[in-house]
Amino acid sequence: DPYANDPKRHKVLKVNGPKPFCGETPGPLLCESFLTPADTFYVRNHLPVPEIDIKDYELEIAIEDDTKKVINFENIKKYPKYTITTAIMCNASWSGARLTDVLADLKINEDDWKHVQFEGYDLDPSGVPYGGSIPISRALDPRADIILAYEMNGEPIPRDHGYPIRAIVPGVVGARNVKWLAKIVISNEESRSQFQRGDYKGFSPSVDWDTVDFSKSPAILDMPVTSAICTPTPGEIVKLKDGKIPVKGYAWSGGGKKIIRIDLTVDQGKTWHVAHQLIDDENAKEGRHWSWTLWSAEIPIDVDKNEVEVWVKAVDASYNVQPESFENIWNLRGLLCNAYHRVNVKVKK
Ligand code: MTE
Ligand code: MO
Repeated sequence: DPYANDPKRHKVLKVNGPKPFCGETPGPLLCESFLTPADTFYVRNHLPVPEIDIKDYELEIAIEDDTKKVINFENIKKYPKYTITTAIMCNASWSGARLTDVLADLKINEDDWKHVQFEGYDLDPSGVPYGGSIPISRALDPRADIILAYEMNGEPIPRDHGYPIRAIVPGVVGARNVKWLAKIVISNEESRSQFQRGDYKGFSPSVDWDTVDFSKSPAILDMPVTSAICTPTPGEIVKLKDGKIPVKGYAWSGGGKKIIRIDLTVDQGKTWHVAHQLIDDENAKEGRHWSWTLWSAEIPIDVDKNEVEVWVKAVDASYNVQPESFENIWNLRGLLCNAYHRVNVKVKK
């Protein structure tokens, strides 16, 4: 069993797939703390977790097929340490070396290259590593805050989350935040990985597995605006407080866009209520809002109602807003499906 040496996981994680491991953090835990603790942080692996001895760890940096340097863990720690808070499904602070610092001595001209590829130490049965890539303009932009992280919430990164080094590409789909980083390649081509070219792309709702052409859709980079209700949970019985129900959740948008407003309704959109409290990273600079926003609201409920459906939508700094229904955006991989989150709750007076 190639998964026999995977780490032990926290028992609260809702297991969507055991091998490779995919486990979700329960909703109510998400809004309990601004930084999600590492042991209950969402885990998404596509392959067995590699076993890496920090003494042997090496990161190779190449321009196309030409290896430019090989650095070890101590070399990476010598670069200035930089900390950012960013959401990759859950929210954590990550510390490490800036990608721009590590690449600086290569003197790369942005106009000569198109992509920066990342490869992991995790291998499929035929020996092909997990991989992904990002555009060169993003990789070389110091404001993109990309780091080669060695700490998560101030501690060494746990095995499941990329020990000892992972790429943190804030504002971008999780898939490009390559864990167990083995290699960085400056290239004119996107990563050849299946996860870059044959997965993590969006399609029109009627495209099916017979008609899909992965080569025609760009790889997902920045994520669309989204939000979710964490409490109450579906079907929960909620006691009214001064005629209102308390609702809490998170919201997030890709590309560093700040969440500016959260709208909620309990009457299918006839009347909307605005969340009064929004907590985000107060140190985030303009256009670099990588963390999620936790929000809370109290919604007035009609006296005759015993049951309501709460809907939430978030608005980001570009006034992007979530679409109303999943039907019109659904696609065969189920990705990017950022329609309103709806939760049915029972009301107790
Ligand atoms: N990196 C490697 N090497 N292998 C992987 O399977 N999964 C990716 C990404 N990086 C993956 C990877 C995906 S799809 C996601 S959503 C994030 O890691 C999940 O990061 P997490 O498990 O720390 O939450
Ligand atoms: Mo993912």
